Amino acid sequence: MKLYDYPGVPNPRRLNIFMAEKGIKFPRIEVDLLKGEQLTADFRLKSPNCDVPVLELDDGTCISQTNAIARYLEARHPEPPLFGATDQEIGLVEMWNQICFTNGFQAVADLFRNGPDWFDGRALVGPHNYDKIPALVERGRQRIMNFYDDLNQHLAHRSYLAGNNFSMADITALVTIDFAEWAGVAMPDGHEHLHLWHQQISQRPSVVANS
Ligand SMILES: N[C@@H](CCC(=O)N[C@@H](CS)C(=O)NCC(=O)O)C(=O)O
Repeated sequence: MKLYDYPGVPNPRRLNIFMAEKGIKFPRIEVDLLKGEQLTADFRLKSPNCDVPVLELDDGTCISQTNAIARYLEARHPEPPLFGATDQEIGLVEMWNQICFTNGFQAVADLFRNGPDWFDGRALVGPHNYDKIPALVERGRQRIMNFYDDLNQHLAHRSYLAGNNFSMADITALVTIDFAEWAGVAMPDGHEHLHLWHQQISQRPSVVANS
């Protein structure tokens, strides 16, 4: 098997942390996003959404989309479970992973991709080109601040986002927060539960190895 990725960008980072938690390694092939290699005809055959990460199986089947790859790997390497161990945990991990991706990650992507500096004509990841909508920068910022408030409140009485164990939901939230900070919208002072959670999760060897 081989993994197509690009160092330092957030969705491959989510998968790399997930794989490090499970001790999984694959040979890597770098797809240079800055050169537009994700948009070539050859790469489209592997990744219909023109994005990374992509896992190519030994029979040539390609799985893209971080959660889809992670689900596949979880089925093959169940320990430690990162999508929940009980029925209830499985539901909660899915719930919080989706909330973090929708309310957090996509808000950062809106802010970052609709700003003045980059991504002219490429405001959305995918096979089609879309123009920027500058108003999404401010809306993205507001949504990120609300995301911080909501997580801080949720973490007031828990160590992890979903159930009693570290999960994919924590990975998505951590990567989202680091992405937001890199994009200029850091966690505000005073969100003590969120800061504590972030500090603890950031010390995990899987995160340190992918920072
Ligand atoms: N929904 C996809 C999103 C993947 C994604 O956005 N990947 C980015 C890197 S973080 C990418 O490949 N961008 C290509 C581009 O900007 O055209 C997933 O969960 O894996």
